[in-house]
Amino acid sequence: MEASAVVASAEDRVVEDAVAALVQRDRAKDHPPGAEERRHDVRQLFRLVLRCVREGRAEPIITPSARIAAHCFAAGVDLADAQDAFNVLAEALWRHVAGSLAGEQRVEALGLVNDIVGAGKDAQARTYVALTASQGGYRPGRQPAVPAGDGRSATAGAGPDRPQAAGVRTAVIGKVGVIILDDQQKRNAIAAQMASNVVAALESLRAQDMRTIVLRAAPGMNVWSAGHDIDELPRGGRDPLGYNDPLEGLLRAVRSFPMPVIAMVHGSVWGGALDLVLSCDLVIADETASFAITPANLGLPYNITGLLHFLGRLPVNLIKEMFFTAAPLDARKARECLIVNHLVASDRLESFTLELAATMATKSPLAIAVIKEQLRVLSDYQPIAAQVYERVQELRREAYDSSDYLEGLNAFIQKRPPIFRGT
Ligand code: KGJ
Repeated sequence: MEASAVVASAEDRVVEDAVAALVQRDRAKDHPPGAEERRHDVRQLFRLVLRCVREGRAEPIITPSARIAAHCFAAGVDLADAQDAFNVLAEALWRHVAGSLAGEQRVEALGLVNDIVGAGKDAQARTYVALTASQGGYRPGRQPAVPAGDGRSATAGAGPDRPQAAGVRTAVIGKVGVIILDDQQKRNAIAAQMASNVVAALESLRAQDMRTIVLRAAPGMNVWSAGHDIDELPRGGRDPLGYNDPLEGLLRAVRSFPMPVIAMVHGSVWGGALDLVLSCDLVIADETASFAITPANLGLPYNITGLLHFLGRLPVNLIKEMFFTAAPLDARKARECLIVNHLVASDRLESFTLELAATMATKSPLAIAVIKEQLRVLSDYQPIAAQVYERVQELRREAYDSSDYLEGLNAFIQKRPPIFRGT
């Protein structure tokens, strides 16, 4: 029997299972929706999933999921609650499909259901992040109360990568969520869209009850990330790395994300991408890894927060060498300077990182979240007198108002070495 026929024949049973689970969860709420309302919503969702199963692809669920998310967001519903209907429906479908199909057919059908539900939840998370950003900045939501129950065990192996917005994919391996930067054409340069897609991926994996995140480049890429998208750096006297810069928002999201984020580095890391790597909780690299911080190539004054990130991790003479030369530090030197926690052979990079991530995923998530936040708050504590801050900003303004900064940007775009005049 075909997967779509199996799913279609189960409509009433699956919908009732999912509604019962939602009504059970609703007991803890002050003003729960009625069972009829739940039934209506779940049935609509079921029909969407069925359409995707029939077409053998996840895309048809994306736009309606974004619409559902926008509606929930406007009603003040938390992302994790908004995703509940997806979660319980997926669980009910899993039970039914697993009991009705066998062998290859079962594996394929379950994979497809996973992809469809994953794509729907990713679209919801992206919508939440976009709407939150448009209303004054990203605010992480609360930890979801219930697991996503996608049915994978820690030993189940990697699930298929879920389709996500351009340049970013996610995968789930047990309780480890993997975020894959995949914009080969632009060498994973971090444009606003990519930054907000990574933030959305973090939120989506959190809503799926992941316990550890691995941030990596797509297999086969020899650039981990080319740093800030230089085409999107502002010109005309505006701070190029202000608080609302999308990359800055991403750094904050990673640093305050309430579970370990491990940077798995194969290939070269440039500019703001090094700030991203240093914002992760651990760095595992192979011998192809290299690390460069390159604002001096652009005439760009690095921001105060970023410099403090470096000062918190590296000796000041090394920071100066890296900033003043813009030269890449190779993997061995990066290991010596403790940028890298573990340097492993390329063929072991993935398995080593995933094993470490899986170990962390078995530990107390609450203790880890609390310790991570304590370390962040304590290491970020930098009392700076107002006049000191203003003086530093004034210095920076001189640089980003200069013709050298424009020359740096133009030289990059025109693919030529810059000619700096110091003015
Ligand atoms: N921003 C925008 N576009 C980029 C960037 C970037 N950071 N990096 C690469 N691209 C674009 C190139 O312009 C090419 O576009 C394409 O990606 C492939 O690059 O000509 P197009 O196809 O339209 P390319 O150079 O041909 O690739 P490779 O020869 O493989 O070299 C890869 C490199 C990563 C070594 C090279 O692309 C490079 O040096 N990129 C710039 C790296 C960098 O300095 N990034 C730091 C940016 N600055 C910061 O992040 C910050 C915050 N800062 O303070 O400086």
